[in-house]
Amino acid sequence: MPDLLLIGGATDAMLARMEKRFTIHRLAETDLATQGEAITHVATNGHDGVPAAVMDALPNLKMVSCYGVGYDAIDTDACLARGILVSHTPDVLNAEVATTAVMLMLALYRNLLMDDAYVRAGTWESDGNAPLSRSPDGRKVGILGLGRIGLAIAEKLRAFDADISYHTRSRKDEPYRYYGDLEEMARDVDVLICITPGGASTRHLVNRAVIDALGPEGTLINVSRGSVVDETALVAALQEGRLGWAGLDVFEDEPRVPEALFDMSNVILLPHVGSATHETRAAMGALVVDNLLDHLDSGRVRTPVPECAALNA
Ligand code: NAP
Ligand code: 8YV
Repeated sequence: MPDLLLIGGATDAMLARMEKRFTIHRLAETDLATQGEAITHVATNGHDGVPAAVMDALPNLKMVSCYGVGYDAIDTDACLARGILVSHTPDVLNAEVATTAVMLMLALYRNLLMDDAYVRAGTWESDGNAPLSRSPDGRKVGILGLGRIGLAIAEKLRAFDADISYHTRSRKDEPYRYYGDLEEMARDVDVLICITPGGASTRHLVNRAVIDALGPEGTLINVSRGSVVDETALVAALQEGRLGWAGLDVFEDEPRVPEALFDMSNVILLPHVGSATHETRAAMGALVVDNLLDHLDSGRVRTPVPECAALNA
């Protein structure tokens, strides 16, 4: 059986299918110096990727299957140069991540966490009704990145009568207002939702100028990658009252989160759980294995990353 290197975890369902077709080596238990040559496939995830030292130790690597749609932790240029196919898990998580973005927006507008704390602390009984919150209905929402997930967010926000705009590098054939300039869009909206890929090309797209344009009445939601937002500028803006609210699922140096955010009641912090439900993770895991098995059977994969489309033809 071919040899597969497993970086990070895998569910029992994934392991059961993979074990039928591969000899599995777990990274922490594998001496790559002696076993690296045999390995032809890697299963990894969007956080761990494939470290350069691991790539170098696998001279016969043919395919990398990533658990996650974001693959910024994988050096696709290095893979392409060696003819290594990379697959990821697009689409199966669109609805879940969109729900996470909408959930953060609703929770911030309706003071969900503060109201829950109000009841638990007994304040309702001692002080009476909680302060009023703000309605999330009919808000102007700007989506940074109108791809698979961005479109799912826009669709879900229809239920809240949102006025949707978006910023991407190229205009899309979609019924939403396009802004070629992110700062201009930030100035015009109540809520800015980030859902681009990570990596060098989107690093700190949301900088101090964009945050200031969103302003003290504005809400920033980030479900993309921590690198998309200048976190130092974000923390400073929240501390100085230049930004109103923030809902963050991702951070620049996960799992480390700036402690300055911990005491802020206008901020909701999630541990990168945008897609983390049993149902969606099962679908992602199944696609990771489908890609591996397809590659064994045909030399092609079901969902290549765009950079590898030609290699998969
Ligand atoms: P996608 O379909 O490839 O969409 C990406 C969108 O971003 C496109 O509309 C693209 O349009 C835009 N974009 C790319 N670079 C840009 C730039 N420099 N400036 C402005 N817009 C840019 O990707 P997806 O499937 O929606 O996933 C998006 C990302 O979400 C993933 O890569 C991942 O990082 C993140 N994600 C996070 C979680 C989580 O758990 N929080 C879960 C899943 C995914 P143009 O090419 O026209 O610019
Ligand atoms: C996962 C994600 O948390 O798909 C992505 O890009 O960020 C999430 O779905 C992650 O990739 C799992 O490793």
